[in-house]
Amino acid sequence: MTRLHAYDTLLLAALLAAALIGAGCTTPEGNGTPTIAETTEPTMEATTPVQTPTMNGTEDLGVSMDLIAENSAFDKNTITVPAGAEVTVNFDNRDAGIQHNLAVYETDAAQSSIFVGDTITGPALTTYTFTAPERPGTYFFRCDVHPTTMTGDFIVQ
Ligand SMILES: [Cu+2]
Repeated sequence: MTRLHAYDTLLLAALLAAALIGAGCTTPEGNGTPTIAETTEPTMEATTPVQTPTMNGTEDLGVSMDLIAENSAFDKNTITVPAGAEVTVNFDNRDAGIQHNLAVYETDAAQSSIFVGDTITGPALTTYTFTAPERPGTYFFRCDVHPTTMTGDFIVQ
């Protein structure tokens, strides 16, 4: 009787822990009301769901920054953001009659884009919003109108 009670408490604790973590666990049977089974190894089943968390830094993390394009140059050559962040860029094109934008690519080959902002003709302001990649690393940003001179590292941490 006491052993069964101990097992009951242990399983309940494990279920609570799993629920707290928010893992989409597949409990073997009985949700919330664990029925006493004849098994003598309850901890194995109970701990397994705890080890499968479904969240990996996918938080609602927002960052915002200013980016200025002036004399056909960006005011920064590095943009650093947290992984998976919602990025807001307040873009200020100060070049009268000249088009600029901000575009982020996987690499400087600019083959696959992560975000391509609308081109605006200065002087003008716009706001770009996009989601940073989940995978940390050094990506690439540029102005598509001036792809060789207006470039920089887009760093995801
Ligand atoms: Cu440009």
